[in-house]
Amino acid sequence: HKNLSLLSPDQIELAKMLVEMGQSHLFSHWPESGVDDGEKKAFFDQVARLNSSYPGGLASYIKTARGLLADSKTGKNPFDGFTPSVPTGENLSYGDETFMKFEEAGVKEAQNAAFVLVAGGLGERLGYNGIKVALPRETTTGACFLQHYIENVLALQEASCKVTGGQSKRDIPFAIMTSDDTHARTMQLLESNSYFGMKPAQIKLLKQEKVACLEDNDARLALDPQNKFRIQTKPHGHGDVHALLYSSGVLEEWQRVGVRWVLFFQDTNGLLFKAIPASLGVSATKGYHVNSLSVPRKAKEAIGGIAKLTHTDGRSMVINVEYNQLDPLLRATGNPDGDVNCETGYSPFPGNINQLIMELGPYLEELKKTGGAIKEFVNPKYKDASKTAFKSSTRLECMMQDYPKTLPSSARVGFTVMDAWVAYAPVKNNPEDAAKVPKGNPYHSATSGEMAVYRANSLILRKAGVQVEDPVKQEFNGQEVEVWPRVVWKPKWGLTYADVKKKVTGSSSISQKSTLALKGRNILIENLSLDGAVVVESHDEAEVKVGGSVKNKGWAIEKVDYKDTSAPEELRIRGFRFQKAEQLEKQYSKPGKFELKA
Ligand code: UGB
Repeated sequence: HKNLSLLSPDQIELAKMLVEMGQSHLFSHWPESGVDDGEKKAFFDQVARLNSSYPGGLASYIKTARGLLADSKTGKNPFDGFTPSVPTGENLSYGDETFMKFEEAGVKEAQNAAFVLVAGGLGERLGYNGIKVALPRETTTGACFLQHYIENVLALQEASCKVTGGQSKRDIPFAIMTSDDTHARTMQLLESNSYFGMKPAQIKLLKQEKVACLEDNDARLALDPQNKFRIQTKPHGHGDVHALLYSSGVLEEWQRVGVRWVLFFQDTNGLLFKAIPASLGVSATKGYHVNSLSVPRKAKEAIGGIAKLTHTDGRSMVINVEYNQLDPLLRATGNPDGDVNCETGYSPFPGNINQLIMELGPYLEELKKTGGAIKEFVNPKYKDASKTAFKSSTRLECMMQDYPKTLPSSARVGFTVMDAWVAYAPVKNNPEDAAKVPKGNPYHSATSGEMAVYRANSLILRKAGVQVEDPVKQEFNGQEVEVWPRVVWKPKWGLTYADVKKKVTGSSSISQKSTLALKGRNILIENLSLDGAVVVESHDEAEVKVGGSVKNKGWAIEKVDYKDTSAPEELRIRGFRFQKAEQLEKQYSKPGKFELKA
């Protein structure tokens, strides 16, 4: 009361709400009016922000928190009454007839797509100091993840426009969810690189807000230890993307301009776009409201498992069960061994890679009901077994793949399984943790993420008829990986398998020590015998035939120890760099027909 005169009517309402919700400790320590008044106003600015950025406001946040904290204290199982079983989905095998049919359908449909990249996370497991989308996807060309994603969206846009005879010339919208941790650096990366060729208006950055921390089981909000006039906040998780897309009006705008599919993806998966056209084709052909892309998963691997959960009351849903929950859930429902590999060598539950495709109409209808609120969870670290006090403050969290949890059983929720070698190679683990990953399980490190790109491209070329030499095994930062020839191409060169096949003719071969970088749209590989390095860059209207026998010293791989602080961080975390001894490098900067014959 002593500070009421400071507050606007809106702020007084917020103060009343806080008192009613048992939060008077937030200002009980405030000095008399006249002292720290600026800080007090700033406190209410923060409360207003926390209130408006959460569906249902702070009161709803506190209420939900009390319920979830009570459940956590009593040890209530969130899957009570549910039995998991292996769901059926669409299994795709890269490059076969069915795959190519879906790929073609997907390219056609891409003109009706919008992309959403969730990039608000700092990637604590990786421990990299920059933002993850700025990391090179591979260091042969050095193109970063964001550049690679944008160039893929642009290539899809162009291909889709072409196959539909140019009927639709709509630019594919691209939204990026950022957070206070990543927003400014993402903006700067885009601006300093001319948006990697995309129109600035095509890109929309949506910043997620953090949520209030909770200090006890009564969901009393925690004051910031650094500033007693602020509430402590922490990230709420990638599930925020739904509420943000809805509350910003972006989804309605997309619907107005005819968008039909919204594709969500994560910050560091250098393979994903090889799987995008086909999985979009699956969504369009099967009419899935939600299609979740997944890969075969090793039992206990640290990615969620897609499961069908059937409740004793008859309800059922196909949903991701996080890796730490799947094993106990199986054990509690008649599978004493928990999550184990079956005869295929993989867990029968496919792995969630958080690549979701939603049909916009039903998605927006659902969000109109929920405001984008996603089923949350809380994960307090208790001081002791009495579960009365926390070691440090906690908060509610949510995950984007939990969206289907509020859908009725009748919703068409499906999933598509794709070979991991062509769909999933995230960069999540730091070298030390990656080296500890059980043998046979993927490292998910910067080392494996880059090597996976070379492996996938080499295997795709093999499929297309090129003789690609077998890889060698090498260890970097304590991780043994297959080293394939370093084959990379721009998305506009090989967006789909059909594109690659068209551009590779005759009889070509590539040795293991080779590097092949194709930075142009119409580069044709014809009877090339490569044992060394070739880098070709070409104008969009140029057609370059590359053939003959190329033999040079090429680019050798040199180890970089992750503890060697004299090397740049992005090289240290992958454990190698290229020594560019000798290469055949050509640029064709004018339209026309050219031949590069060694
Ligand atoms: N992210 C945000 O944008 N905001 C946030 O507040 C947090 C994250 P992580 P996680 O692919 O292997 C997910 O940290 O959450 C972005 C799935 O839940 O990389 O541990 C962040 O920038 C899991 O089922 O992953 O696990 C990044 O782009 C499994 O699929 C994305 O969200 C796992 O990913 C994911 O954040 C996986």
